[in-house]
Amino acid sequence: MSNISRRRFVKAGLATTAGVSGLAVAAKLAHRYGLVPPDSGGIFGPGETLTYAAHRIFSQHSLAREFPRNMISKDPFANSIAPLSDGFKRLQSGGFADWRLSVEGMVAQPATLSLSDLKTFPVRSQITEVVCEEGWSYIAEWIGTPLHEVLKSVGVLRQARYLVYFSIEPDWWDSIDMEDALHPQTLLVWAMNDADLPVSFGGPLRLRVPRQLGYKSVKFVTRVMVTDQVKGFVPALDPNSPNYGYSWYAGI
Ligand SMILES: Nc1nc2c(c(=O)[nH]1)N[C@H]1C(S)=C(S)[C@@H](COP(=O)(O)O)O[C@H]1N2
Ligand SMILES: [Mo]
Repeated sequence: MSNISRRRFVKAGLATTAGVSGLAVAAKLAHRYGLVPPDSGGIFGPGETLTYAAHRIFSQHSLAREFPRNMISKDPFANSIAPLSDGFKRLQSGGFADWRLSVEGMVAQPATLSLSDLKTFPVRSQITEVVCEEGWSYIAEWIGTPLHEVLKSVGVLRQARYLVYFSIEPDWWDSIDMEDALHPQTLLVWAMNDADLPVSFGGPLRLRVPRQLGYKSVKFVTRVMVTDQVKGFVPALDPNSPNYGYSWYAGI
């Protein structure tokens, strides 16, 4: 969205905020300006659309809060995960030397990267909070490769709009828009609090999306795919997904 259409959207939106039907009208405007999340169809649709559009207009480049080192949680909470497959355990017993991240879809040069390949990119470390929709949270230092560095190296095509990312765990995948995919704090994390990322926290590789709720930070990532449409890759709309019914856009 250009700055001009952004401004027009804001103006048009402000003009409607007074009305009772403001929410529906704002949702209509968001449609007109292409700021509609892919799960906008249900009864919460207008609200979902308004949240997403407002975040993208007013805080597109905002940073997730980063904390001082002394606020790192002493006892970070690892949410329970399904039992890991034999395939995973084999990779684990080899020290994850054979772990690969496939980078594919609408890119000029698809790539397959090992953890040591990933570590040749610039490294970013940040102290941010994981917030679960179930009400708990913790703060940790996350160290990894900014996703935008990897995407830059493979050359994202102009028509790209979304990134779909997959865990080695079946049914754990999710998608984000390119603004979050290219955001400086979106990291392919391989270390946490100065040690390799523990398996319980998604090691050897986890996509941290710190501007959104915990469920968007998928553990054990093996594949990222750039695409121009997310149809079929919206957990909110997929009964097989553990995040069925949760908002696609979970900005915090
Ligand atoms: N592959 C995978 N990723 C996952 C999950 C999972 O069960 N499997 N749980 C999600 C949920 S609901 C949350 S809140 C966070 C929990 O992160 P934590 O274990 O670091 O607390 O991971 C998310 N990523
Ligand atoms: Mo969660």
